[in-house]
Amino acid sequence: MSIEIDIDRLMGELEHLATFSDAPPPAVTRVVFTDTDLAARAFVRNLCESAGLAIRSDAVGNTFARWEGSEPSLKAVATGSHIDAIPNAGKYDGTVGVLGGLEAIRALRESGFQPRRSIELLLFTSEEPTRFGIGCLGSRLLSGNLKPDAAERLADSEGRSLNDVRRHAGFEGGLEDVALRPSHYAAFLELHIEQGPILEREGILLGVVTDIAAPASMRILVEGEGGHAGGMLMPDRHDALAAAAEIILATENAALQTKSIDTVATVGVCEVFPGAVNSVPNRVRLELDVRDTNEARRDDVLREIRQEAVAVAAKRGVSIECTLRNADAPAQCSPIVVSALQNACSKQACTYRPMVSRAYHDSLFMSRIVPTGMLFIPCRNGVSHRPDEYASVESIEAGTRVLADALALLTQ
Ligand code: HGY
Ligand code: MN
Ligand code: MN
Repeated sequence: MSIEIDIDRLMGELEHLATFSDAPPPAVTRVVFTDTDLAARAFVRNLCESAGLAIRSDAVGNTFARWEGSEPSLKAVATGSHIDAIPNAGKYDGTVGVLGGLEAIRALRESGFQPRRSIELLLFTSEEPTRFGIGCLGSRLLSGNLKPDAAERLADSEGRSLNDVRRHAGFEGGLEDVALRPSHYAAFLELHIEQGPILEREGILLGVVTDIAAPASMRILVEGEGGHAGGMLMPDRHDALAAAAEIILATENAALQTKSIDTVATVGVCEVFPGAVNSVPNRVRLELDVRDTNEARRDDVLREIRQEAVAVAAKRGVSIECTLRNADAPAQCSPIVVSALQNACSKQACTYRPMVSRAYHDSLFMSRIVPTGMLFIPCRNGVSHRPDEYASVESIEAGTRVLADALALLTQ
């Protein structure tokens, strides 16, 4: 079966999707349930309807576009990703998996292929942690990893609850109805940019993911004693930001100390109060991101960071409060799906290599309930979560074609 990807159509749609942004181009900012996100969702829904797919959304806004198979009683195969984007990001993270998934389905339909199993395209809600502080909100609820009552306690930085925001966005119903039964699907596949440098460095076109690293995030609140930047003498100070600075360096050092390239730690948010140049900071909010392919080693790093923070607090006479936001197990991809993707790469004459995903994805949680696999395409200079994120037309075409081939393999 020859699979013809209409790459001009797909690239045009990716470019148009990127215009739904709260940042000037080439940056993309598209935070979940903002008007921009809802407009982008409407654009994707229209494309799915034009492709003849049946669409539904659940109570948290996960959206399912279905191509009924010839044997609808068989479990469907799903593919998809997310379209929300962190502030000042790029245009390919997640969107390649949603629009590439749609294009794979269209290409199969236009080739005359008729799947026995239905194929569903998924658009997951809030893969990014930007608004509600936890990533993969939609796939966590789908997989049962996040319980409805815990989700109902989530609120954004302006105090708006997830329930209020989702209902205002038009997603009604109870969160208790979101979770899918385990093995609801026969398989799940996600096409995604690598968000790292390996494929490009090795000159390999595609990556077949075998494992997804274990993510964790932690909040550290530092409370010191504020005061006048001129009048407060240095020996009398308990400067929350100076203490936070030591904690930030301790975070970096804790990751480096494992001597493993697979351990990473980042302090991505540092909010200073009161934030005036002539006022000694009295409070700092730090948000930390710690990951590793080895869960135990990641947990050791989290422990080390906590211990260092306690020591800094004692030394500087400030108080700290550490709150673990999430600490998830890594994921192994399904050998069945990995093999289907590898076969598809070979059939489509695309070079590929097995690899680990250091970024997390909705696949991390879908793998808890269904055989899951991921297909990576290269990022220029390994860059992602930046406006200069870039994936080539050739790799997007190849990734979409291989995805289509793997979907055909798994649904015939
Ligand atoms: O942070 C991540 O790994 C993903 O891009 N949200
Ligand atoms: Mn991302
Ligand atoms: Mn992503």
